[in-house]
Formats: sequence, C-alpha cells, structure tokens
Amino acid sequence: MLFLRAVVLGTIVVSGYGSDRRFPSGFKFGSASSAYQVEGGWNASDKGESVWDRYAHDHPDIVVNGNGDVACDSYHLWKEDIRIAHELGLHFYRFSISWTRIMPTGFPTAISETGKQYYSNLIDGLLEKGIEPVVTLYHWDLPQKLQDLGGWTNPLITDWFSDYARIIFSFYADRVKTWITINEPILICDGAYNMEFTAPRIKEMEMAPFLCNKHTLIAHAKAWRIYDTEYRHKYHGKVSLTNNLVWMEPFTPEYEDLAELALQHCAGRYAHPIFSKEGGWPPLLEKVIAEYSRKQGHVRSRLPPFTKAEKELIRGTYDFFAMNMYTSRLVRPSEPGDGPRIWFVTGSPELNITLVADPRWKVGAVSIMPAYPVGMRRQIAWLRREYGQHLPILITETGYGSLDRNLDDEERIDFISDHLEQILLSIKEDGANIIGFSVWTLMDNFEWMDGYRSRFGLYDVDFKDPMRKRTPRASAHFYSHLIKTQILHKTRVRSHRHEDVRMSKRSSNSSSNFTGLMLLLYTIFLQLFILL
Ligand code: PNW
Repeated sequence: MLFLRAVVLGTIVVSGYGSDRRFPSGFKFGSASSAYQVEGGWNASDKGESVWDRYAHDHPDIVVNGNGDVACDSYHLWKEDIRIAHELGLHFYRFSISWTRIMPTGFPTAISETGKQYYSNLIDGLLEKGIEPVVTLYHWDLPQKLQDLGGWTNPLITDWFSDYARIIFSFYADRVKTWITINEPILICDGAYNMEFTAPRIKEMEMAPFLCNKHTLIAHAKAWRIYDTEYRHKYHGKVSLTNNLVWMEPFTPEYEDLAELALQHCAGRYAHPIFSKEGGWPPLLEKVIAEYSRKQGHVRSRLPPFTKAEKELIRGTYDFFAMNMYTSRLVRPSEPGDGPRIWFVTGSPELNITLVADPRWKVGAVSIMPAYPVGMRRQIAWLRREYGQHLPILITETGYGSLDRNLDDEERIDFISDHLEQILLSIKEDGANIIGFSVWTLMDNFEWMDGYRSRFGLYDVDFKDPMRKRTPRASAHFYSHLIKTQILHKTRVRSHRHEDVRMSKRSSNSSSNFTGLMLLLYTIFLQLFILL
C-alpha cells in the first residue's frame, strides 16, 4: 500500500513538475563562440589581417588588457574545445569562421589550404562526438583590406561577402546544416560607427550606420540565395542571420508608441526587410527618418531606400529567426541634461529618445547589459506579432559577464535559468516555436573592447597558462545536467528575483502559478483518497 502510494505520488509530482519545466523533445541546447574571440593564431600560416587585428594592435591603450593574438588559443587547442563541448553534452556548438584565415586578401584570389583544413578538422571533430556544428560566416572580423575600401559602407561589399559565402558553403555545406550569415548587424553598423563598440570604431553617426545597415542586409540576402539555389537541394540545411535585440518598454504608459518606435529602430531596421510579409524598412520608422533628414537639409533620406528589386532580393531570406538578447530598456523622451546619447537608438537624433534601465535589474560585469528575463518572453511575443506566430526561433546567444574567476558562479546560473524559465513560458503558455537555446559562451574569451576583463564562460580560462587551461564552473555542471534531463530544475531560491511592480498588472507568471496550485490541490486530494 505504502509502495503504491509512493509510486502514485511520485508519478504525479514528477510528471506535473516535469511537464511544466520540461523542454519539448527535439529542443536543442548549445553554446557559442566567435573566431577572433577564441582562436588566436592571428598570423598563423598565411592568415591575413582583419579589422580586429589592426585595431587591437594599434590601440593597446584603448582595448582593455590585450588583444586576440592568442586568446584561448583555439587555433591550436581546438581538440580541447571539442572535449569540453562534449563534456557538457552540447547538442550544437556555434563558432564563426575567420574570413582572412580562409581568404587572406579578403578576395578569392588566394585560398589558404591550412585555414580550410583547420575548420574542416573542427567540424569533423564535433560531428564525431555527435555535436552539430552551427557556423557563423561573419562575426565582426572583416578583412582589413576591405575596410580600407570602405568596409560595410561600400555597396560592393555585398558581392565581396557573397563570394566569400559561396566558397565557405562549397567547403563545408556537406557537413554543416545550420548557418548564420552575419552576427548582429546592429553591432557591426551602429556598434562600430555610433557606439564605438566594435572595430573599426569610426565615429560617423549620420550616414554610416544606415548605409552599413542596408549593405549587411543585402549581403546576407545574397548569401542566403546562393545557399538556396546551389546547396539546399543537396544538403537541406538552414540559413539565417542573428539579430541582437534589446527589449524596449515604455517608461510610463504614455510612451507606448515611443517604445514601439525604439523597437522598430533596434530590431525592425534589421529584421523587417527580411522577416515581414511586405519587406522593406519598417514604414513608421522610414517616415520618421525621412522627415528628419529633410529637416536637416538632406535632399534624400539618410536611411537609403531599397529599389523594388533590392526589396524583393531581401524579403523572405530566412529559414528561422536567430535571436541574441542580453538586456532590456525603458523608453522615454530625452530631457535636457540626459547626457550623451551613444547607445543604439539613442544615437539617432530623429527619435530624441532616452533609454534607462530599471535600477532593480541585475547588472554583471558589463554595465550596458542589465538583465530583465521577462523582457525575453515579451521580445519573443513581439517578434511573433510582427513576423508570424509560427516563426521558428533559435536563441543563438544570451549570457552573463562577471569580473572574477569564481568557479561557483551562482549569478550566471541564475541568469541562465531565469531566462530559460521565460523561454519555457513562451513555449508552453504563449505557443512560441522556439527550437533551441545557446549560452554565450563556452569559455572565457576576448570580450572585444573589454579585453579579458569580463568573463562570460561556462568554463574558466587561465590566460596566464600557456595551455589556456579550461576549468568548468558551477554553471557548466548546471547546464550539462539540464541538457541531460531536459528539465529546468529550480536549483535555489534566488535572492535577486523580485516582482517588477511597474509590470505587475501584466504579470506573466499568473497562469503558471495557477497550474501549480491546481497540481498541489490535486496531490493533497489524491493522498487523502489513498490514505482513506
Ligand atoms: C554579443 N548589447 O555582442 C556578441 O555577439 C559577442 O561576440 C559578445 O562577446 C557578447 O555579445 C557579449 O558581449 C553584444 O549592448 C554586445 O546589448 C552588446 C550588446 C549585445 C550583444
């Protein structure tokens, strides 16, 4: 009797708990990195110079403690990377290819056999361990030579990029089934020319971000179409680009429209031309920028229009939506004394918007990334409203940066599990089609302008050790357990978790609380029944 009771109870609790916290079968967990941030070997063999090689060498005073010359030395230690990816049980590992490692001049005039072999070995090694390689063609390390020719502001780059893409597909498309063309165009464009976040850090906020915006979209579209016509029928893979999204909420309810404009500026400018049914720039934003440009005395809008052919070239060039998201903001109109406006939408004078973070949002090592996990669920809901309820979404990056080398990284575990909780709600309660999730990042690496100061890794890397020893943090154990069980276990009561009062009316947890309560009542009832 007692045994029966235990079994019945156990089943109820486990199935109830499990069904609520279990990821759908086929949901994939991964982790991500990028070439310049991990590889090192910056001039190994015949590799050419990238904008990041140039910038970090020329500005040791600005880039925090170092450059990517050696980084995690993945160029030599790639077997170690595969070993830890396997130890974690990753379903996929997302890494990027360094353009100049394969094409030293940036053009197809020369192909590096050593470079080609390097990625081939990495791909084969991952596949041998049952880990799917997810490959990003471009994660910010533009050949310096192309930068000298204007980089992403030169319209010819769309062809240079497609030449590169075609070559990479021809080498690896037989084994790589998931491709990301470009990582976070907003960071390449607004990030390099406005925020000074990425190389080449040329301050030209007026035209360059918008030119670059258009050219990254066309470059992506051309690469997608090359895959679609030349490789899809043979290999049946999937191609998209990753967008970095920052969820925007009105500071107070009257700023709802302003928050929507900010979302269109941040997400829509890079997504609407590809993912919306009608294509082209987000209409409202296009109008606002055109009007402001005229006011400034420009003859045409600073947001360069698409020709009809360009609009059609770009529209629909996706197989899924790849989303990176680290942070959120509250939106209000700028007021005198707000300070310099240098971050994403805030750099745009036509919007006159100031973004602030709720002081209760947890901030790690990177001050511009306060975490608001609920924002992730809301951002996903917005994407589905804009681009279709069935849109398949792959979360290609989120992660938590810390300053110390503490292996007991409770805060990173909280960050990851709080975001996964919102993803579960998106799937189970909202019906979102989320196909996978990837942690930034596998191991501590070169964090761009922040050098080796902030650490995002599931694995600690000892940068003083010539062998760049990788050591798992508590978050690595947490993540591998999650991957094994596919169930998000509540590991501990999290002290920093709080109800956001401002949002309490729209509380997203109410229905899951209700399910929990019903489950509890049901269990008590059943126990009483069995006892009697
Ligand atoms: C991403 N933001 O960049 C990049 O894809 C990674 O290479 C990088 O290491 C990682 O995030 C952590 O920084 C972002 O301000 C940079 O919202 C800034 C933001 C988001 C992503």
